[in-house]
Parts: sequence; C-alpha cells; structure tokens
Amino acid sequence: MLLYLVNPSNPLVSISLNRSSYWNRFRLWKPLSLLTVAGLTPDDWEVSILDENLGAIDYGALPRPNLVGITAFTSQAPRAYEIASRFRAGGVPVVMGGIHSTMCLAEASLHVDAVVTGEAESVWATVLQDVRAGALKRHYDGGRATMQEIVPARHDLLPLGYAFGSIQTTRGCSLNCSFCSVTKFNGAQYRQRPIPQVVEEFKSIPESRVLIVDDNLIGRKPQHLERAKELCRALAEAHTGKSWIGQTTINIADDEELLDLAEKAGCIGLFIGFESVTPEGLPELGIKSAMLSGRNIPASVERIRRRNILVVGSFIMGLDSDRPGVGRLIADAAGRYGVDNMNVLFLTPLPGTRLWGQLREQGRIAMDAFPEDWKYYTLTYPVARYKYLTRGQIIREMNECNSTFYSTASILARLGHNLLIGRNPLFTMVSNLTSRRNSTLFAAVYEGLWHSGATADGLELSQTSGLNLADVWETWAQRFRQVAVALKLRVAWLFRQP
Ligand code: B12
Ligand code: SF4
Repeated sequence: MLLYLVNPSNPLVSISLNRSSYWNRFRLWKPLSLLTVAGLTPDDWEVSILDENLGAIDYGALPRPNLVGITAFTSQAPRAYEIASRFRAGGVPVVMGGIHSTMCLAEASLHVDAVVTGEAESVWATVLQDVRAGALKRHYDGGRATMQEIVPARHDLLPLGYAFGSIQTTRGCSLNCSFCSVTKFNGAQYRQRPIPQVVEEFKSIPESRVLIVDDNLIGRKPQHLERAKELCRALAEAHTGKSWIGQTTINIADDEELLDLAEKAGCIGLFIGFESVTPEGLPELGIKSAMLSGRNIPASVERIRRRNILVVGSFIMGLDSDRPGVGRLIADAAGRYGVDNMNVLFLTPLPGTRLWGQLREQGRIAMDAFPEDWKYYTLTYPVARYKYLTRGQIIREMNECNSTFYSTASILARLGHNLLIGRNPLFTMVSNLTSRRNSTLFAAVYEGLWHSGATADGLELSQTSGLNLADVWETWAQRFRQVAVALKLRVAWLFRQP
C-alpha cells in the first residue's frame, strides 16, 4: 500500500517567493506533522513525504498511491484543496489533518474524503485499516494524545537540504493568548515527553541544527522549569554535536542556571514573543501580559545574549491600541530591547481563536472570501479592519518599522555590539540580511496588491512608487548574489556539519 503525505506550498509565503535565494534556505523548515504521522504508519505501508516547499511536484509522473494525507496550516488550505481535488479526480482517497481542518471541519469536509481533527496518534492506525477495508469514514477525532502515544518522527524520510531538522518535546500551553491557536488545539495542559525518548530522537535527526518546535520550552510552573533544565542537562550529556533553536517566554532570562544549561546543551537561538511595546497593548493579549509588563526587558535580553544565544523578538502590529506611528515605536523598542532579529506580524484572526470570534462579531474580518482568501492568513498581510489604522496606513507602518530596524546603520550597530560582547556576529548578520530582504520583497508585494485592485473594502490606497515586483526582485537578487559570493564561504564554515 502506497501513502503520500503532502505539505502544500503557499506562493505568498516568502520561502516560496525566493526559492532561488541562498539565504532563505535557512528559513526552510521540515513539516514535523507529516514526519510524525509517518512515524505512526505501520510497516506494511510505503510512505513518501512530498514537500512542495522544496519545489514544484509533478504529481502526474508519480505512481498512483492508495491514499493521500495532506496537512495544512490555514494559509496552506487553498493549495491543500487543489491537491486534494487533483487526487480525488483520479479516484484516490484523500485524508486531511492538522490545525486548519480541525478549526474548519465543515469547510475541509467539502474538499476531502476524510478529516482527522486534533492530534493523530490515537486514530491514524484506524484510518489506515478503514482505507484497506474500503470503509473510510468522513471524520476521525484524535483529541489529545498521551505522551506515551507519541512515537519518534521519521526523520529519515525527507531529503537532506533543509537547514534545520525539528523535534517536539512538549505539547500545550496554558497562556491562551487571544490571537493564538495553540491552547485551543493542543490544550492548556503542558504535556511533556519523557526526556530519554526525546534525547534518543534528537540524536536520530540527520541535520546538525534543530528547531525545537515546542510553543514554550519552559512552560509556566516551577516544575516545568526544572524539566527544561533536566532536558538541557540530558542533551548536554548526550554530546549530540547539534545546535538548536527554540521558543520561550522572556522569563527564561530570570533563571541564570537554566540559561547556562541551555547554552551547554547547544542552544543558539530563542524566539521570544514581546507582542506589544505599549502598556495599553499588552492587556489585549491576555494573561501573558503579566510576564511582560513592568519588566526590564533590555536587561533580560542581554542576559540571554551573553550566553551566545541569538534573540529573535516577535511583535504584533494592528492591536486596537495601535495608532499611526506604531511602526517606528516597535522598531525603536526592538532596538532598545537589544534583540538580534525582529519579526513583526500583522494581528491576524486565525480561525478558532478568541480574536477570530471577537473580530467576526464586530464585522472586522476584511479578507473573507474563503477558502481562497486563507492564503493571506500568513500574518504578513493585513487581513482585518484595524481600529485606528486603515489598510494603507498599517502597511506604511510595517514598511517603516522594517526599514528602520533593518537599515544598514542598525545592522552594523548590532554586529558591532556582538563583537563587543565577544559573540560571533555571523548568525546575527545572516538572520538580519534574510529578514531585510524579505521585508523589502513584501513591501513590493503590498504595492502589487494595490495595483491588482485588491482593495475591495475601499480602504485608503498607499502611494505607488512605480516599481513592480519583478524589478525589485531582480535588483535585490543581483545585490544578494554579490554579497552571497563574498560571504558564502564564511557562512558555510559557520553552519558546517560536525
Ligand atoms: C514549527 C511551526 C512552524 C514552522 C514549521 C512549519 C512546518 N513546516 O511544519 C515555521 C516557522 C515555518 C512556521 C511558519 C508559520 N506558522 Co507555524 N507553527 C509551528 C508550531 C510551533 C509547531 C508545529 C509543529 O511542528 N508541531 C508538531 C506536530 C507533530 O504537531 P502538528 O503539526 O499539530 O501535527 C499533529 C496533528 O495536527 C495531526 N496532523 C497534522 N497534519 C496532519 C496530516 C494528516 C494527514 C493527519 C492524519 C494528521 C495530521 O497529527 C500530528 C500528530 O498528532 C505551531 C504551533 C503548534 N503547537 O502546532 C505553529 C503554528 C502551526 N503556526 C502558525 C502560523 C500562523 C504560522 C505562519 C502562518 C505565520 C508565522 N509567521 O508563524 C507561518 C506560515 C507557514 C506556511 N507555510 O504557510 C499557527 C497556525 C494557525 C493556523 N490556523 O494556521 C500555529 C498553530 C501557531 C499559532 N500561533 O497559532 N510554523
Ligand atoms: S504563549 Fe505562545 S503558544 Fe502560548 S498561547 Fe501565547 S502565543 Fe500561543
């Protein structure tokens, strides 16, 4: 029996826009969901993972499978449905799982033969048996898995060529931020995998750099912090030779022992959500605001950075308290906080979140021609109606924010600071150049949106510069090719396999 597991691409996501870019290979991540589903698949099925982010797939040239499984975040849903329709037209049953089909079961059911909602561990074997018996049901609900049910992901299945492997050590988050799907999907309980299992799986990852996908590596309670320390100790003792990046809340900075252990365990970067830089914005998020308000953030960030750990600060633009000028405000705050890299995303009502309920009730979802418009739900498009900012204004704020933080002078200042504190500045440089390039490309894409008349709700148009995406792309491609030639050797050395 032949099974294809497909990760659909979204042409609007930057990695797809810049496939030829050297730098964006550092942003190409493995679809861990599919590696996990493959791990749950019995041996009598032959499994292939097809990741459209690696390049276009000629499905017609592939052997006909017995079953196709598709995963999708919301932003991948339109493409997922296209792929499903292609296979279904040839009589191949299609099963869809993942966050989007869980949150939008009725919609997904219109496009596929069966939907698996929730986590797949408890139901996937049944789905496969039903396919064999020709008795596939329309819906299977996996609910939430016990940590004992989680099997190692099939890290062997995808080709080399990804810059990072990935692993998950915990599921769930109790913070339930208004804009985030995690608590709804994975639950509020912080479920932790047994550490010896995690270490064994970590060792089996072929890549020398790993993304730990946990939404919050350190949880919320003292026993979660202890568990994070245990994990770091175990990884350090295993001498895996790998480095990793993870996601956490800023309170990791309060525990010097944990920071030391993380560094020893190979941590080279942390994504931290600061979300809002104003005291009015924080309460809009929910309980997480308590962790951020009143904190000396620059000192916290500095403690992390002294460990040779890169800090990527994530911020949201478009909160109800955000007014014109917010772009500059965020860029200045990110600079003051001392983060190495800044990631600013438009407030986006993802289906199933509290924010979705609120904005929908208020008639503030602007891009709502679903399922087609889901492709804009990448957090890089202003899909809502923002309280004090028209669409044109919020885009100008975003462009202003990125061009301030990623100006040549600011990048050089950050590299200088790295040298000053004795850190290798190359990681910061690569991440800054990649972000700067992508923000420039997005600025051009926003222009394209206006030209194509995608201003259906009559919001203000931005000024046009006369540039088109192809021109901007070509200019930047040329500049980056030149820089890449000069830096490739240095970067290859930095990211060398051990
Ligand atoms: C790692 C990660 C990424 C990575 C890698 C993604 C990848 N290629 O897999 C990167 C950084 C690229 C990324 C990007 C984005 N992400 Co992201 N990401 C995550 C994160 C933290 C972990 C995902 C993961 O690997 N989980 C581990 C696996 C094992 O769990 P799983 O995916 O849930 O899979 C299980 C089930 O869902 C189910 N399942 C899944 N697929 C399938 C398929 C079949 C056939 C079956 C049967 C079952 C099944 O079975 C699996 C095992 O139980 C999640 C948060 C989370 N906790 O899920 C956010 C999350 C998925 N991301 C999110 C978002 C919004 C994005 C972005 C759109 C925006 C952004 N800037 O972050 C982008 C765009 C991506 C795109 N291509 O369009 C949202 C998605 C919400 C939504 N409704 O779409 C999440 C939920 C976070 C949030 N704050 O809400 N992301
Ligand atoms: S802390 Fe992170 S994972 Fe948890 S609810 Fe908030 S944004 Fe989501």
